Amino acid sequence: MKNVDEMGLNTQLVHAGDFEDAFGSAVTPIYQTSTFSFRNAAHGADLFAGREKGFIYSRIGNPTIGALEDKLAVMESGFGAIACSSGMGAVSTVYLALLSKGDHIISSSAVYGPSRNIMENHFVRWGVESSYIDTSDLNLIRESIRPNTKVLYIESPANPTMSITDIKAASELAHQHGIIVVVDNTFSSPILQKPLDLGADVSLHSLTKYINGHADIVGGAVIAKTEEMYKKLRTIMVGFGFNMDPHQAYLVIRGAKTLALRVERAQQNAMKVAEFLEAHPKIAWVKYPGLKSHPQYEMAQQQMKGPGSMISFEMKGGYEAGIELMNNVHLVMLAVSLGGVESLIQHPASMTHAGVSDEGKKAAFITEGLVRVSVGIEDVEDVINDLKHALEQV
Ligand code: LCS
Repeated sequence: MKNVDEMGLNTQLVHAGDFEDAFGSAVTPIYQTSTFSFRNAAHGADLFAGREKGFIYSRIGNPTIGALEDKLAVMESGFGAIACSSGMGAVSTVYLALLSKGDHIISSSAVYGPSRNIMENHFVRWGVESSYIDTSDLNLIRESIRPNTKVLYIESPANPTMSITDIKAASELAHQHGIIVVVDNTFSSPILQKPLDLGADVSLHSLTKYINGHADIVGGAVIAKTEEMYKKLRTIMVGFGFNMDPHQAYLVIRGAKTLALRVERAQQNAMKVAEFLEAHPKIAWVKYPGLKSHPQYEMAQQQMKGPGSMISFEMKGGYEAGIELMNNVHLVMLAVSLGGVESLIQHPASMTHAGVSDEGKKAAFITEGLVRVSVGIEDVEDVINDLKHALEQV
């Protein structure tokens, strides 16, 4: 088996993590087993003591899941990856591993709703403090640092406002204060952005999105830059039982092989959809990192290899217009989630971010008429025609 660590990203997507089995299988098989037999008592003892490498129990590790983890670690230039049952399992692993009673986390105000909800509703019960700020403003990060700040949590581009944080500059600032930097890289995927190369300590994903890309599983992963960080995170995933299932891992491995092709095609489509939306009279503004009108257009050009395929825009008619638009799309599916081959549309104020307080929504720039589109790989004319028709009905 070739070492693909130094090869191109497309080669890594297809081959990284592969291992040879007794039958010469072309793809990593599904090792659908909960437990693994030991040759004898000494073998079992050696595995538990870490003197020998191997598998013990599938919550702790499994060959199919391990193959996915190895692929993700190579793709994001990390020491190791930890696959989780969901993106929220990955977020929870990070929070639980890095925050203790009395600690403080600074986070992007426009993070995925539940990433904020679990902090403000649950971690607060265990004495963890949190601040939600516009992390695209370095001065705001600097002003928010407290003596007990342990983690800077960045989502870039953020869900759903598409605001972009300078990961390199933010990491340098955080590291001057001994703060660990975590980036939720879900919206970019490793094709467009590698947070660990930009200075972050931990990168995480909802694999449900681009990396799997086919809307058929829910999954997550955390990628650590160092061995020490990897061990810290893995202990939490194993202990709390946030593990992935082998069948899930098999599907993500299959999806990941075409990640670069899908991202490339989807962002070509997204550019055309964004231009169409920006010219439409019923739309107040469009936020897409590929448009010059995006407030951090230059930053996106430097930090990301491409603008991706997530677009947010504001309906002039506010909340009602947002709802009407949702009720009139046909090809573009009215559904949450993102990053799949199919185009999806949703209205954050009534859907993904409905649980965030009015104040929180205001501070995070989640307006009443905000609409989020995840552009898929269909023929772009069909996607635009569907949106055009739906907008006519508003
Ligand atoms: N991080 C980001 C940026 C996300 O968008 C999501 C899910 C998660 C983490 C959590 O991942 P999950 O547990 O769902 O795999 N985002 C969703 C969204 O925008 N609509 O539906 C789910």
